[in-house]
Amino acid sequence: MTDFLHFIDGDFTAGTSGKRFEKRRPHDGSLVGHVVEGGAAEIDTAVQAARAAMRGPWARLSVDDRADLMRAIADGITRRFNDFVEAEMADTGQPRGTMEHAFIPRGAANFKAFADIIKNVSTESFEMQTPDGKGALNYAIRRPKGVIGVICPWNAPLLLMTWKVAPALACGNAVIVKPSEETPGTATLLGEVMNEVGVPKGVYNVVHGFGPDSAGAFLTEHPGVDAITFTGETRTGTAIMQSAAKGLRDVSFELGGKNSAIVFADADMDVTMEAIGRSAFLNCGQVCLGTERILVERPLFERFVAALKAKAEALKPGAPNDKASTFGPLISQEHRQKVLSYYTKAVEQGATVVTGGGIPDMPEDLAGGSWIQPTIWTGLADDAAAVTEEIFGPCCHVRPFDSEEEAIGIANDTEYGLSASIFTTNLARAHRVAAQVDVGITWVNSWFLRDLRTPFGGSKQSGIGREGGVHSLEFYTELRNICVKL
Ligand code: NAD
Ligand code: 6OD
Repeated sequence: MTDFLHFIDGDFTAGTSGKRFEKRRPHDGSLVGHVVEGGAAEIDTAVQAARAAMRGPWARLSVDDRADLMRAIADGITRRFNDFVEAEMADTGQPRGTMEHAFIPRGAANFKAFADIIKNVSTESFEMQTPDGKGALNYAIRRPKGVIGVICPWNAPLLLMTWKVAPALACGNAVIVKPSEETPGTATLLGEVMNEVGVPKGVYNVVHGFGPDSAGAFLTEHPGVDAITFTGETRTGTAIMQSAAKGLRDVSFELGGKNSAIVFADADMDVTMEAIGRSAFLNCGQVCLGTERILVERPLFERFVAALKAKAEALKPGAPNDKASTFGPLISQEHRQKVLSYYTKAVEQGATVVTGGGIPDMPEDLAGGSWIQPTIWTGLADDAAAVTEEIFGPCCHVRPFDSEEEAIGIANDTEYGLSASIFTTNLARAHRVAAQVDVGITWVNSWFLRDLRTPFGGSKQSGIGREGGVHSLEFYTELRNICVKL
């Protein structure tokens, strides 16, 4: 049994709230341990620790030394690789392979990438003329923003948390992380790594708890927090933005999506099915970039649906440590209720269920898990709930289209704008369509292929701002101009 404590000012602490809650394994419902719940007092202590760190040795580290420390953190994650894999498997129930090959290595990669980026991105300078003929020189320098509140979701906990913590620290800030209440493990473990590699006290803090009236809300409302970076639901982003308005704190939001894939009849079927099989079902469909709307050019429609059905039916649900398992559970019983409500609504609204649609039969030892069947629908109207609302489960609607313009129109007919993928062997068409889909990131003949130097974020209701490469530096630093009269 593991108990999850806050990590504040370099120490693990239960805090003073006296409150704690249970963390259960999604794959069988067994108890992982208890998580302490932070309130206003714990958040205030963490903010004071972070502010003190910003006045201490951390503030005087050179960029080179900070970059070295980022690499040491990455190495620390790699050294404790199996601990991170185990912690994330306990929290999310996803197969070991997903952790080992994708989510945990990316935690280390985030620190390595920003160690390089912080050393290699320059600032601007301008020479100007002055009436006395001597001129002036302008140049910009970057300074950390201060204390950053980092509010995280549960679907890829280490990847998404370090995607924000790594650039924030590389830029010289201090952070207070509020992990999702569903996934306390890896953020807590990272506290141990921070101490092992000598990150100064107060630079990395973790306070556990929920959102409203708990650690999340107290963190975003605290006047000692200089900026807030958040990944989660669009509705939560709206609440956080209201808190951030007090004191005019900057926000960076990565929010929900209702992402489409556009498959043209000339697409390479092997490439397409491999990518869409992952984008619809990886992580039990709980990936913000996942595909829930698939548009297929009519001549390919029947063949595509049959191939995706075969992909879905080949998935093997099982415990994270079972080598045969390729498909994990949803994060919680509560989330399963939400996803199942869409399964019911889709049928009520006229869907043809190609495969799935319910709860799979699982062996007795897994029966307490939040299992659900991967599900494919056809035949829904464009305004059906399962076609317009983010479900965040292993399900998708497949719809035929007849022209490029029609496909672009359908793909853009959503309040979201996070990602899209296009499958075609016609390069000119790929460029043309990609430029017209109103999203933050479009993949051509792939999905979730990430270069950490590129801009990442969403349009419309899918986010505010961009992170990645220089864009992260824009958010996590203040750019100051210095004008020198010569
Ligand atoms: P969520 O919004 O319910 O919770 C996210 C975090 O916010 C949690 O830590 C939660 O405790 C906290 N929170 C909730 N209410 C709060 C409040 N009022 N004030 C402060 N904090 C609060 O999201 P989730 O269910 O954990 O994650 C799934 C959602 O995240 C999906 O909508 C998914 O699309 C989105 N997501 C987006 C991206 C992206 O990059 N765009 C990535 C991953 C997940
Ligand atoms: O790859 C990333 O940087 C990123 N933010 C991925 C988001 C995945 C959403 O579930």
